[in-house]
Amino acid sequence: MKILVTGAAGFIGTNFVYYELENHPEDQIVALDLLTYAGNLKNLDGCKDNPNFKFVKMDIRDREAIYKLFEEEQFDIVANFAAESHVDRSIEDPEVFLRTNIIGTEVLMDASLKYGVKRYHQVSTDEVYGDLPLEATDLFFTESTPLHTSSPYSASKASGDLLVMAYHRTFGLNMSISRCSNNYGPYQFPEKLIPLMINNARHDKNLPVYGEGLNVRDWLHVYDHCSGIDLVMRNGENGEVYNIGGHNERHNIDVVKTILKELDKPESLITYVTDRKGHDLRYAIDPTKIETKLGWKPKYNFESGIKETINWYLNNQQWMDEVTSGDYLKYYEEMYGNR
Ligand code: NAD
Ligand code: TDX
Repeated sequence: MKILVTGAAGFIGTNFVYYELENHPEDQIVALDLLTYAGNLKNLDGCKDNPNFKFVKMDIRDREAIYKLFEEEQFDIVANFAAESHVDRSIEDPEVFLRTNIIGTEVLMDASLKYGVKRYHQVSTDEVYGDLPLEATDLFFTESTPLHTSSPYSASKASGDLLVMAYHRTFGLNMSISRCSNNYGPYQFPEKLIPLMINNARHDKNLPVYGEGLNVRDWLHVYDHCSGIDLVMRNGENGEVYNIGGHNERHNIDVVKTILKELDKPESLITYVTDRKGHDLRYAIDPTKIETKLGWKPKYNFESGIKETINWYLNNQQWMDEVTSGDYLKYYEEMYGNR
């Protein structure tokens, strides 16, 4: 089978390319990425000599280029990871989120229909469901929870999902959608909570916790997200949505304290800063459907997964130093300078 992975030089896309090459050595992977600030071609160095791997630099919004690629390659499966993915950036400048996460999705689906792709898979997020109350710990997102978004990012992802379902019903596109909770693991860009805090702690810089740090996220190791997507795109039913999550809810402040403890740094580095606008309170996934219908099971628990992840960043300091130079410094100053 030939599989197109878009957004392949980003955090989850990179991990997914490695997952596929290892677990399906019979398949060919075409890795596509525009290499925005979040994409890093060096992430894929480990597979660049694999004969079943090929990289293409391309914009998913570029209809002409995408059609030409689909005509040449005749993909069996398209897995769309490409997106603008950071909530804080979407609050500063929403438009690129709409262009990539909505129009880009449309272009990929048009190409999938035109060139006979057998399965289009959309990588989505639990943020499309909005948030849950902090205190109602018996409430979880299921696949039938109504879409109810808070940020321009989540609204753009929900719009993408709605379009995918519309293409299924109107044009008969063979599709699946997966909605996962917060991921952690290797290669995550340090604008996101966990790698940002690891990097700051390493440099004895303040750790900027939004509000009181009581918001809850449901953490899943990126490897387990990849195994879930792999199952859904290959075995999931046409037209269906599958939630992916491993029941690992943590208050942000507890995650930050865990990182400090692992790095043997003092809690005095924690600085409470102005809250995110529209900050979602709690995410929590009910993964019953993917577990019972597709037999998915996570391999990691948070305690060992976070330790392994912290060690990865410590062992890959050059990677971190490269992605935190240049534009990152400007971003950090703009986002946190006067917060
Ligand atoms: P990321 O920002 O690390 O990577 C996104 C990649 O997409 C980057 O490599 C970027 O260069 C590429 N890209 C952006 N615009 C593009 C365009 N127009 N054309 C081609 N490539 C483009 O994001 P991530 O965390 O790896 O997330 C991947 C997907 O998973 C996203 O769709 C995101 O919504 C979803 N998701 C993420 C999480 C999470 O916790 N990170 C959780 C659930 C779902
Ligand atoms: O500096 C920070 N301080 C802080 O307190 C950052 C960057 C975050 N936070 C808080 C905000 C959130 O409550 O930590 C929590 C996690 O923040 P992010 O890492 O920005 O993730 P989140 O907003 O939860 O969204 C993530 O999960 C769902 C991904 O970025 C999305 O792409 C995915 O869809």
